[in-house]
Amino acid sequence: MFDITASVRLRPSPYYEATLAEGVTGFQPYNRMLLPTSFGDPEAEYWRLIKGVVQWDVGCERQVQLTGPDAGRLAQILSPRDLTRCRAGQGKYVPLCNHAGVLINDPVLLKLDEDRYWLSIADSDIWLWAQAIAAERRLDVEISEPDVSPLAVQGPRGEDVVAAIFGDWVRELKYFWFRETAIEGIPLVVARSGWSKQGGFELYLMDGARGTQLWNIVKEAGRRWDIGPGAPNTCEWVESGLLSFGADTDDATNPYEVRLGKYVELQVPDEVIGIQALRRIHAAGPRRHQLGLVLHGHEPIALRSSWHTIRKGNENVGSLTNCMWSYRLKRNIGYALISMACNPGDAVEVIHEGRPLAGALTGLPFL
Ligand code: THG
Repeated sequence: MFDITASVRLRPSPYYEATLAEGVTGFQPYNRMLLPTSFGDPEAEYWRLIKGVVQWDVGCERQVQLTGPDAGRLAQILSPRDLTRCRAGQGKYVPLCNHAGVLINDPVLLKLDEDRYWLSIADSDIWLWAQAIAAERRLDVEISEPDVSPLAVQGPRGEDVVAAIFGDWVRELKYFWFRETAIEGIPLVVARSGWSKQGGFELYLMDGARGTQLWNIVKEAGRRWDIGPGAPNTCEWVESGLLSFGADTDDATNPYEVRLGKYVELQVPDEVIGIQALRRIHAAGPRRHQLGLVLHGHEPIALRSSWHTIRKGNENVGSLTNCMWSYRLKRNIGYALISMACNPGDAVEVIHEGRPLAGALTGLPFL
């Protein structure tokens, strides 16, 4: 047995103490922080997300803040999605690519003001990247990691809980839009967003000393709807077709391969990083695409590790990048990052510990 403890290299979030008090049973590292993975009953957490409401410590979704006269220009240089029509108070899902058009993160961008943006990042070091790009391009912009830590309230009853705390105005928020506000003197941003397709909000806490207080405000308000603790739910996000950057992508994955082509706008200025490469990839057509894969059989199979080889006939055609038992479909489902020569309906085999498991390709999302 061994311990792994919170430290400067594996930072606790402001909700860490609250999650310990709730009986958290596992963590994962994410942006050098501890991301809770479960509170002991994954199936109950899943059904609560599908039918009710859950609260998640997603403080590891760090904000990279861009401030100053060139903040907007830098945001656009970093992302091949056209941001010209993005308004203050609006968020957008934006792929970030390197110069070769390889996906290096897929944050939610929040435009707080004309000269202030947050990139709410997935698990890679965008703070360093943004600093280097800003310096090399001689931009007048400051890049920082502010004291901002999201708490997600997800599920069909999430809106009722957040409205009970902040008022009915939250019901009018459109997807990814947000507003700065406060509750009991705690400064925060309320956004309609979150890493599930079950609806809900994220509360971006702007004072890390008050994590437990915010956690408990949500817990109290949610009691009427039987809120419970949870974590980004692998079964739900796989059913829903969300992308987990770094898990479902490798160091050569471009946005077109993983269904993010609709967020790439080829007419953005030439100074946008990766846009030349993305124009070439788009013209030539990507070599891989992301499909669903359903294994035959009606019992849960725990696949060990990830990125299992997929074979069609005698050929290796791609990889199964995740695989989960779906509580709603009652099948083992996952994502295939696979040759363009493969299509939904094709019969394939997944090689697991040297043995083939039979399955079939499908479209995404599953549900
Ligand atoms: N919330 C916040 N920060 C985050 C995440 C989040 N940072 C890390 C990670 N999640 C970023 N990745 C995603 C991936 C998908 C979505 C949001 C963040 C998402 N996608 C919807 C979809 O694909 O259907 C909607 C996209 C759209 O329609 O524009 O929501 O969750 N704060």
